Parts: sequence; structure tokens; C-alpha cells
Amino acid sequence: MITLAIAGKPNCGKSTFFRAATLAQVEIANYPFTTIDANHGVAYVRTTCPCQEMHVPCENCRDGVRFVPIGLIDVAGLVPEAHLGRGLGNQFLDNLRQADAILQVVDASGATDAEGNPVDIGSRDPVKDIEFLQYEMSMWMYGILSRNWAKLVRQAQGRDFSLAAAIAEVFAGLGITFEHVRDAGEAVGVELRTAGEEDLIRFCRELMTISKPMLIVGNKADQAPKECLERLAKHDVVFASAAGELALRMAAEGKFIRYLPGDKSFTESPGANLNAAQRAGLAKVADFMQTFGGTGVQKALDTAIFNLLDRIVVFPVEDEHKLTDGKGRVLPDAFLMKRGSTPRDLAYQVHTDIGEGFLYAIDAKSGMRVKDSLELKNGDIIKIVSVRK
Ligand SMILES: Nc1nc2c(ncn2[C@@H]2O[C@H](COP(=O)(O)OP(=O)(O)OP(=O)(O)O)[C@@H](O)[C@H]2O)c(=O)[nH]1
Ligand SMILES: [Mg+2]
Repeated sequence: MITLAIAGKPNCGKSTFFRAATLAQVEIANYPFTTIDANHGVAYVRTTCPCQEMHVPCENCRDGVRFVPIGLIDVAGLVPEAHLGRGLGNQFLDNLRQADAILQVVDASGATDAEGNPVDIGSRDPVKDIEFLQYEMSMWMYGILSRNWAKLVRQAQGRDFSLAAAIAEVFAGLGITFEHVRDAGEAVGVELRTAGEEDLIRFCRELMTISKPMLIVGNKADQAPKECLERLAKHDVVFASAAGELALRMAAEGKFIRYLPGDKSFTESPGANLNAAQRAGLAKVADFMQTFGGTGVQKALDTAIFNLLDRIVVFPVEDEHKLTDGKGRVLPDAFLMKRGSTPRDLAYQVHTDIGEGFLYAIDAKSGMRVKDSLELKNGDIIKIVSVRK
């Protein structure tokens, strides 16, 4: 499953974000290192279900809103110099290796210092929190590279041996490929074989950026002073109130309100017995949503998957008329495919056997057989015809 990791300094609201997105019971508290072991859960990205457009009855969406599962990891807090073992050290950087992309949560309200200790709201410049994670991750990679460097260079003296291929092998566990290494090498523009420490650090930074895309989430925006918001807004940031989203998700679970994650507003359920404190809390969240166009949590997840990782949603079916699978379930699956994928890629994603036996595909919306080279579009419903089942 495509997976995002939530990373950032301690106490910025990572677990609150995680809990809001997964409703898993994880610990939240206003001090650093509340989370020690990474939490793994399932979150969802939001898309339009094609059932309404196609006029078919569907049990896999909510009023035409479809939620597609992704993996989410809540990583322990990282402090400056984590790569040297400070704070909880390196093992948490290791957690990030399983992720396709990273949500970097920063405390937009400037209410926590570099180490995550509570300070007065607005007293820490939140922009300072952006830089350090990328630095820590690059330095961590550099540490791995430099430990292996002498051996790699020695090996690369043999003929027909590519240093880039060997570097890719060292970082294979991080999902780094030969192409990533080649592109990063080209971007820094130095001959790696003879590169010095500074160039290798720059190379690692480039490699990190290419292989682990990051989205910055400006959390606690609900209590952020205007100045902090303005400073952060100069960067590419999704503002959020994870605490607000959590309150809404719990209220919706309890049927007090009608709210789907990612909605721009919510409504109170008729007859909901809210007390004054609950009502005041929800009113605050409503204000925030009005200013920011929602709580930002769903937006962050969607932006990471659809923009950063460039995915589209495709619905495979077995019956192109009823839009069902073999068991008669309407639009049972939704796949997050890389943009540019073809029907054959989809066939492989459904099952290797189906991919290997791929004959052709039918676009259920048009009812037409489509070319092998067709680029799938977001929202496509595709029947795969394969010699294998
Ligand atoms: N105002 C406000 N407070 C928040 C928000 N999100 C989290 N908090 C508070 O920030 C504190 C830290 O939240 P956690 O979710 O435990 O933070 P964390 O990043 O997981 O912390 P560590 O596990 O210690 O690294 C708690 O007191 C939360 O209630 C938010 O969106 N707005
Ligand atoms: Mg935590």
C-alpha cells in the first residue's frame, strides 16, 4: 500500500494528526517524546466516486464521496542532530524508509522550541522548523554513504563497475534506484568518484529530495498568530488544525454532527444533545474552517498523494455494464495509480497473473475497447480482459 510518514520535531501534533486521520487510539500530550514507537495505521484519500455519474447503486462511497485507503506512519519526534543519535536518535529516521512520501508537520503557532518544549505562542519562528528535517535526513544518508565509501570507491576501480549502481544498492532499502542516483549526481554536477565531503553531503540532500518527496503541514494553525502564518505562507505549506479535525471526527462518530473528512463545513445533527462547552468548541472549529477552507488534514493527505506523488484513482471492474466484480459488488476497488499508467499497468496492479495474461481493456464509461498505450485518467472505470483469471 502506498504509505505516508508523518515526521517533525516533538510536540508539533504528529500523533494528533495521525489520530484524526485514522481514529486509532494513540497517545497525545503536551510534552516532547510522547510517541516512542512508530504508530502504523490506515488513512484515506478523498475522491469522487463515479457511481453517481454512471447511475449505479454503490455501497462503497458516502454520498458520492469515495475514500481510498493509504498507509500512514506516525514517527517519533526528531530533534536537531538526531543523525548523531540525539533525542531518540537514528532509529526513527529508519521508520521513514518505509514511506513513499513524508508529511513534515511543523508547529505553525510557534508554541514549541526546537526540542519540542512548550513556549509562549508566537515565540518560535515556525520557518526554522522546515529546514531541519531535510538536513537531518540528508546527514543521516551521508553517514551511511561515508561508512561505505572506501569500499565503494575501491570496487568502482574495477572495470564495468558503476559507482552509481553501487550507491543505489547501498540505499536500496530506502527505495532508491540507479536513476535516482544518476539524477542526483547530475544535479550536483560533480564527479562522485573524486568528490569531497561537502559535495557528497550536497549529493545526499539531492538524493533525499528526489526519492522522498515532502509536504509541509503547518499544524496548530488554529492558535497561530498572524505573523507566523504570514511567514510560513511564503513556503509551500498546507495549513491545518489536527486538533480541530479530531474533534470533528469524534463528533461525527458520535452522530452529533454530519461531516465527511475534507468537507469545508459541517452541520449539527437534528436533536444532537450538545452541551455548551461542546458547542463552543465546535463553533471555534467552524470559524477556522471558514478561514482556511476546511481543517486541512484531508487536504494534506490528498495533496501528498495526488500532487506530490502524482497518483490518479482508477476503478477496475469485471462487468463493464453493471460496473461490478465477479461477486456483483459495484465499483468494489479503487487503485491509486501513477499518472501515465496504462491498462496493462492496471492489470498488473490487480494481479501479476492478470497482467501476464493481459489481452485488452474496455473503458466502461464509453463502452469502447481502448489502446494498450492509453494513458489512464483519474476516475476511469476499466474492464481488463485477460487469458488468466
Ligand atoms: N491548538 C492546537 N493544538 C494541537 C493541535 N494538534 C496538536 N495539538 C496539541 O499539541 C500537543 C502535542 O500533540 P501530539 O499529537 O502529542 O504531538 P506529537 O508531535 O505526536 O508529539 P511527540 O510524540 O512528543 O513527538 C498536544 O497538547 C495536542 O493537544 C492543533 O491542531 N491545534
Ligand atoms: Mg506523538
